[in-house]
Amino acid sequence: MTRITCPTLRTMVVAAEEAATFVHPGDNVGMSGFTGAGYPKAVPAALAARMAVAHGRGEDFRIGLWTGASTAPEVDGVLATAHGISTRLPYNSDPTLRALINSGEVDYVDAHLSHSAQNMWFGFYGNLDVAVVEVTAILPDGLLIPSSSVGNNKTWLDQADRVILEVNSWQPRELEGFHDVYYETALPPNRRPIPLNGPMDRIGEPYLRVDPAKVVAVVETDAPDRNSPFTPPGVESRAIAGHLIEFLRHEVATGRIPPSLLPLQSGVGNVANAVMAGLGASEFTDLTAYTEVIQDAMLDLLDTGTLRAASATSFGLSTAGVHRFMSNIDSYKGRILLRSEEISNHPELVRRLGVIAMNGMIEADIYGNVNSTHVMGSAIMNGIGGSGDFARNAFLNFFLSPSTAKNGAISSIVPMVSHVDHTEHDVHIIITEQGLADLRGLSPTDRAERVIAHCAHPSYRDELTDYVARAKANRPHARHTPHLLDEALGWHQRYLDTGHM
Ligand code: 0RQ
Repeated sequence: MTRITCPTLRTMVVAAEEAATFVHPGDNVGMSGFTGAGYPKAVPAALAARMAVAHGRGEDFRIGLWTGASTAPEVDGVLATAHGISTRLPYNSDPTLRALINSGEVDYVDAHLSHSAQNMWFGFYGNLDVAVVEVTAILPDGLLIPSSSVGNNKTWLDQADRVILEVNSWQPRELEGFHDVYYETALPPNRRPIPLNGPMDRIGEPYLRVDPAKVVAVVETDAPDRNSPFTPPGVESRAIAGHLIEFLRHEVATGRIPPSLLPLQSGVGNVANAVMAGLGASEFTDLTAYTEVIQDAMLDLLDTGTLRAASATSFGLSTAGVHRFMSNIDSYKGRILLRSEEISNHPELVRRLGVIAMNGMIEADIYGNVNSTHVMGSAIMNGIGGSGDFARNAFLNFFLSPSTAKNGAISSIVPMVSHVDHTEHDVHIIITEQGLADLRGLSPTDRAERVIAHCAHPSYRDELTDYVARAKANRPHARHTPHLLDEALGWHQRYLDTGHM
C-alpha cells in the first residue's frame, strides 16, 4: 500500500541518487532529525557519494547543514566522512563530525534549540536552499504526516527554495494524530501569546504543509531510526536520581509544588533515564512531561500510569522501546504529542507551565555556573541543545553529573567553569552522587560552601575549601565572589599536563 496518495507528488518519486542532484555545492540544507529520530535515511548518503566524486576531481562540495538536533551516522556521519559540511547548526552529537568541529574544519553554531527556527525566520542564518525532510506519508491533498520527530521541519519546509521528501514506510502509519504543528507564528512586532495553557493542549494541526510547487523530488525508504540501546542505570546515576526524588518529596511537603509535581523536562542519556526510572519506582503518580524527547523510561512511566501524558518534539527510543511503542501504539494516542521544537522548548511556555527541568552537565563551579558543552574550555562535546531553553525559564532546574570524570581523575566541581552555558543567576540545584546543593536565594560564598560540602567528591573538598579561604584572604575588599584568577583559570591545566585530556 503506497504511502504517497497525492497524485501530483506521486509523479515526483525518484531514486535517492537523482534527488541528491538537487543539492548544489555551497547550499544551505535543512534536514529533518532530532535525537536520532525522523532523519532522512537515503538522500544524505547519496549526497555524500556525489561529494566524494567531486572532491576526487579537486572540486569543493560542502554544504551548510541545519537540522532539528542530533541525527545519526546516516546523516552527520556520512557527510562528515565525506568532508562535505562547511557549517553545522544547531546541535551535533556525532563523533566523526565532533572531531572535525574540534579540528577547526567545520564551523559549528551551537544554538539554543528554541532559537534555531526563529533565527532563520529573522534572517540571521541566511537563505535556506534545500529542505530534506522525512515524513510518514503524503495524503491525497498533499498534507504530510510527520515521522518520529518534528524538530524544525515546519520551518525548513516553509522557508526552503527546494524540497526533497523522504517517505519512510518503516515509520508506523498510525503516527497520524500524534503531532501538533502550530502555524500561527508571526514576527515581532506582531507576535501574539501562544495559546497553550497545559502540556497536552492542542494548538495546531496534525500535519505539516508543503507547497507542492517547491517539491523537486520524493524518495521512498524503508529504514529504521538510529535507536541507540540503553545501558541500565549505574550506581552513580541511581544515587543522583535518589537525591532528586527526595528533594521533590521535600518540595511537595513544603507546598511549593503539587503532589503530581509540575510538567517535567528531562535531558537525554543515562542519568536522565535513571531519574525517570526512579520516579517510576516512587509514590508519584499522575505526572506530566513537557520536554524534548520521549525516551524508553518515559514509555515505562506511561505504561504504569506514573506519567499521565507527555509533550515533546521527538522520540529517542531503543530498538526494544520502538517495538514496545509500535505494538501498543493506540494506547499512546492522545497521551503523547510531538510539536515543533520552537514550541516544545518555548521560553514563554516553559515559564507559564512552570516546568521542572533536569539536565546533565560536564562541570559546575562552586558559585553555580554550569558548563554543559565544553571539555577543558576548548573542545565541544555536543552542544547546549534545549538545556538553556528549559533551565533558564523553569520553575525549578536541576543540573546533574557524577562528581568526577575519567575514573576520578577529574573533578566535575571546579573553582571556575572552563566554559559557561548556564550562569549562577539561572542555576537552582546541582546534584552529584555525593549529594544535592540547593542554591536558591544564596549569596555566592554560601553557594560555594554548599556545593563543596554536598556535591564535590571527598578527594577534592579540601582543595576547593582551601581555594575559597585563600581567595577571601587575598583581596579583603573583593569578597563577593572570591577568586584567585591565576589558579582558577589554571585548575584545568593540570589535567592537560598530566595527559588526562
Ligand atoms: O566522555 O564518553 O569520552 O567517556 O563527557 O559524560 O558522564 O557519560 O554524561 O552522557 O549524561 O552527558 C553534559 C555531555 C553529559 C550531556 C553531557 C565526559 C565523560 C564522557 C559524557 P567519554 P557522561 P552524559 C536536552 C538536554 C547538553 C545538551 C542538553 C549534554 C562524556 O548531558 O550533551 O543538556 N548536555 N540537552 O567522560 C572532562 C569533565 C567531564 C567530562 C563528563 N568534567 N571533564 N570530561 N565528561 N564530565 C536534550 C537535547 O537537547 C537534545
